Amino acid sequence: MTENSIEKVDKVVLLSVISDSDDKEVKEISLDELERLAETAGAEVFCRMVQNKEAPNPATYIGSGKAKELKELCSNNDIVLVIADDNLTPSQIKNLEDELDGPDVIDRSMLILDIFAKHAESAAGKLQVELAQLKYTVPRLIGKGKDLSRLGGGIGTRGPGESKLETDRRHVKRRIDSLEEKLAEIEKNKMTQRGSRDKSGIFKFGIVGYTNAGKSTLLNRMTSAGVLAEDKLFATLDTTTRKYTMERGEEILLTDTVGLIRNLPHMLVESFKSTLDEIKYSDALLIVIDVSDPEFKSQLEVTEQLISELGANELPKIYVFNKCDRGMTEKLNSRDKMEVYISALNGDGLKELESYMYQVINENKHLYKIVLPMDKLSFVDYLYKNASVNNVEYREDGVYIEAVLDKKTKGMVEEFIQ
Ligand SMILES: Nc1nc2c(ncn2[C@@H]2O[C@H](COP(=O)(O)OP(=O)(O)OP(=O)(O)O)[C@@H](O)[C@H]2O)c(=O)[nH]1
Ligand SMILES: [Mg+2]
Repeated sequence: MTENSIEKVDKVVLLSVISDSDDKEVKEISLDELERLAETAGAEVFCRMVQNKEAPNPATYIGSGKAKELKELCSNNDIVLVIADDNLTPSQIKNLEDELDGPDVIDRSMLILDIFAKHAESAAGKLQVELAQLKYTVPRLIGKGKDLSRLGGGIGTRGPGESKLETDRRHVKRRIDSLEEKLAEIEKNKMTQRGSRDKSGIFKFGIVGYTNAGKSTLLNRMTSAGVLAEDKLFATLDTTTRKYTMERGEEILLTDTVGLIRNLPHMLVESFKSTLDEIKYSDALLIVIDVSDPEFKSQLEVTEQLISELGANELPKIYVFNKCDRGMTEKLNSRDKMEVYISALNGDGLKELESYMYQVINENKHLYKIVLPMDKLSFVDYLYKNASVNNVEYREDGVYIEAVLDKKTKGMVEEFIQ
């Protein structure tokens, strides 16, 4: 390896204000997470600086004494970037940068978007990241009065793909409109696809959960989907749907989704709506939890909160406690929930998971009355094979059948259901 091939790593300082109304512990967890996010983005965390303060300073986030301290720390240690754990206003960023006189300042959301920009692969994913950046990051960069075309490449300024972040507000506005149009078009196509998939009636499980919980690993383990699974935050940004044939021969769909995290900026949720909506359009959810993470309970809370905000709370849920091979600390045992303890890595517990999945699918079966016209008699045989038929009467105007149908079978005979 030549010296030139070693990538320059940005040395960064993490910054957090703990105000009187904050839960100290939650802030600590959030900072730990910020450190992982920074590392995922390719930075080296030099240290953390925390200020206890009544409330964040509306102009500069930290107080002026602390800012002087930070300025010295940065200049003595070649720090190029300061990352605030809270989301900052454009003027807070600009003012703090003025105080520090050197290092750039970004916030948690800009960092997350930076990682998203790096990881987005599909056309839709890239459009969604660009849209979120134009709405969130760009106003914060413009606030600094810098020429964006000369930025780029560094953490917090990375744009998706080839597209350039534009400085001109009118250009930004136009680009936002055009991206929204393109995304609406993609969404329309998706709706059509969903429509035909619904007709096929194949039961669909959405795999959801906190980032790095093991969602992609689970999909890969079950279907050999070959989705990238990495010990990184936000390895997955695009949804992947694969068919899976269960042990008893039943076909279902499994969809891997983008990971969730606390304090997801609203803008980002909005821009990623079409991806996140996949969760809502599932028939049931597999909520994957990394039980080896000491913070798994709070991660589960955040996940459930977001599921609720995405309008998917009513769906049947199976709680999949993953990474049990690392040794479990405790079981939740909350009875009313379907819980299963697995290792997506070595396959432990997958049989049990599958039996829960059967249970969910079966709970979705209902009794229907069907009237088949005489020229559709072939469906009688189909129903005997694919449903549990309770009663059949051949009458003059057709065959009257009562049968318990799952979603797929129901889809096949939809037009004859009374
Ligand atoms: N020990 C252990 N590691 C696992 C298990 N499942 C996943 N991992 C590891 O956890 C890391 C994250 O796994 P992913 O499958 O990428 O997680 P994800 O939920 O898809 O993450 P994002 O796409 O980033 O939201 C990888 O390094 C996996 O190898 C498991 O059951 N046991
Ligand atoms: Mg993933």
